[in-house]
Amino acid sequence: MSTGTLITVAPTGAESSKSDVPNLPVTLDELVRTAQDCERVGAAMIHVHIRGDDTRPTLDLGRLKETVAALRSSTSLVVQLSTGGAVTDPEEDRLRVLEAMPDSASCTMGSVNFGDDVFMNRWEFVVELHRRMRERGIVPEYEIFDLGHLSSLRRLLDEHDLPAGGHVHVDLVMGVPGGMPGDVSTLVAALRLMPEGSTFSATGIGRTSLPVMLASLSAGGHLRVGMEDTVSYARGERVRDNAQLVARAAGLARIAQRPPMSSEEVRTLLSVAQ
Ligand code: KMH
Ligand code: ZN
Repeated sequence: MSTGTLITVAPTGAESSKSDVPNLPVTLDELVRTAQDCERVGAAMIHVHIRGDDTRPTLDLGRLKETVAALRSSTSLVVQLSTGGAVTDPEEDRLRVLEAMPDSASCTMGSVNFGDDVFMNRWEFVVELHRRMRERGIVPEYEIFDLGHLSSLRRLLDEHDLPAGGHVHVDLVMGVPGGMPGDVSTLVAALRLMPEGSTFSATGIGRTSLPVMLASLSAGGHLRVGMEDTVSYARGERVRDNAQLVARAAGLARIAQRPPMSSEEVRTLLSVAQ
């Protein structure tokens, strides 16, 4: 097994607005440039949310297809589309994302309070996402916002078989207000519930970014960073761009003697088609 670190960049998300965060990549050009910059400093996978001409989150299928094609032709990154979207997105639109045929897609394993909102993921919907990804050969990344989501993941795998490629990869999204905290003891608790043979990455929202990154590296996990998850680099200092966050993660991974993996290595690790 490789000892390297998978670094995923989540550059945009659905929560920050361009007016609040002017350096957020929202156009296709901005996204492609960000992806190239992040690949150069150590990212191997990109978790993508897109925006419309009005800079607001959209799940428009034509735009998603165009985005997948543009990222494939300009980078070697593993392209993961978000099926989480924004908290207001209907299930049909979230399922339709898979028709853009990314390498990978997120699959959130349950509902969670999400700040003042609720991020809804009914059991039947989760099963349908898993089923359609299997059918299309899209490799899921199971998003875990709370510890109970890991119990649901075990149930999903027991009742509905392994995902496309046969490997299970989990992403712990820690520190969402309403979800699990972003700290070491919670990460250790999550490890105990992880399906056998699975790999995991972790990201900490807001100020939990650094503690979660250090804990994940120490525990043998992989990393997700980006402006979807945090827009401050340090106390009182705004993030300059996504590459700044990826470069820091890559530096810490090297210090941990687990240097960034190439996208080719990550395709092998996650069983994504080369
Ligand atoms: N935007 C959040 C409501 C995902 O990408 O799959 C959900 C989210 C998870 O970001
Ligand atoms: Zn996301």
